[in-house]
Amino acid sequence: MHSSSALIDIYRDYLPMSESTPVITLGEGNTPLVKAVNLPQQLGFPKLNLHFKLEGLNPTGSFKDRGMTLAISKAVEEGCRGVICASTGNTSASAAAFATKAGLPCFVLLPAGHVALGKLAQAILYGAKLISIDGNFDQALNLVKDVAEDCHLTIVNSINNYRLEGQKTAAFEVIEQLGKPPDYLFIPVGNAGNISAYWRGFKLWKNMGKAAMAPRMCGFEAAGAAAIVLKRPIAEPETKATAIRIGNPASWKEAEKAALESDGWIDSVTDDEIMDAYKLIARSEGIFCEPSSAAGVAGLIKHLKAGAVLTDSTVVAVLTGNGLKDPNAAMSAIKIDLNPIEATVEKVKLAIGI
Ligand code: AN7
Repeated sequence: MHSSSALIDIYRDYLPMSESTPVITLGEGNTPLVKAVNLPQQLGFPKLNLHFKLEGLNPTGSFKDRGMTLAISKAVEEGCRGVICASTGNTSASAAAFATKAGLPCFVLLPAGHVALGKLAQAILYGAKLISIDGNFDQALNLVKDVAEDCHLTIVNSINNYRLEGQKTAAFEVIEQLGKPPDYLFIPVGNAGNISAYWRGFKLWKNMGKAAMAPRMCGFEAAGAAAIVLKRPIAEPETKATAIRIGNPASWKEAEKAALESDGWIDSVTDDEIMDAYKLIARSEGIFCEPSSAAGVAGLIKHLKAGAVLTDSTVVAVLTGNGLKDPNAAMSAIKIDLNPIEATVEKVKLAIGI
């Protein structure tokens, strides 16, 4: 039995926790791993053993909570006066929530016009100080690096190593839930922190003898923001998947290493491929993720279409964020007529049409 249900308490032995680290928790982690039942068939690979890690069920609706619980707990331990981050949205929501729980002020720099509505609403309601930047995420992160020291604020972007340390717990959970490591992990890549963190986790348990092997790490950038794939920073990244609209990933080198060491790869997927996967996940499995989260599944579909045979493999796709974060994406992905009809049995039967 664990003495606490807090993620960083459960995995305390594998994390940089000390006796005096406070545990700032919102009930993060322990997210479901759900087997796909309809999607493999629909893709033409009925025997594909595919599981989704539903990270959108974390308290603020994204995987960011795993790293944030540790980053904020350590910030409190170190006596920090406030935290700051740049964000495409989810980091800001998570930072704002955990900072509030810890009683710390939180400052977030957001790329104006490119943050999904739900994420913005969260950061506002949790009480963060929002600073909208006339620029993209990469510019916002550079500004954060420039001002944090002068203002004596702790950066809680994934350049803060505690973020990736906390996030690696997702790999432990996947192994525990499957009873073994998967053969492949498909995952979206933005700032490249999450793929790096999973690899830290899988590698650690393999090296400790707690797992027999480690999966191949397969990461996917949006084609309009594919710096790692194209081997150069993208000055003006563009994609509908706003969470991964990032042109100069902070964990670039570690992610490349993760792909190389695990015999995996990093590739890109187009916005059409991302939006198709986004719709397919909802309509075949009843899972509502945000567009960026579908990039890993889009990558899996691309790989299958290229002729890969994964029949004897166990595959996990990480769905990083909740679909409710971005209602506008859903509303523009599916065109329907929402004009009201007359409120009569006759008209409703006509509308049902069966
Ligand atoms: C849903 O919130 O970068 O490769 O500032 O929100 O670890 O960056 C979000 C990234 C994937 C990419 N899926 O993960 C931010 C931010 C969702 C995300 C990613 C993000 P990384």
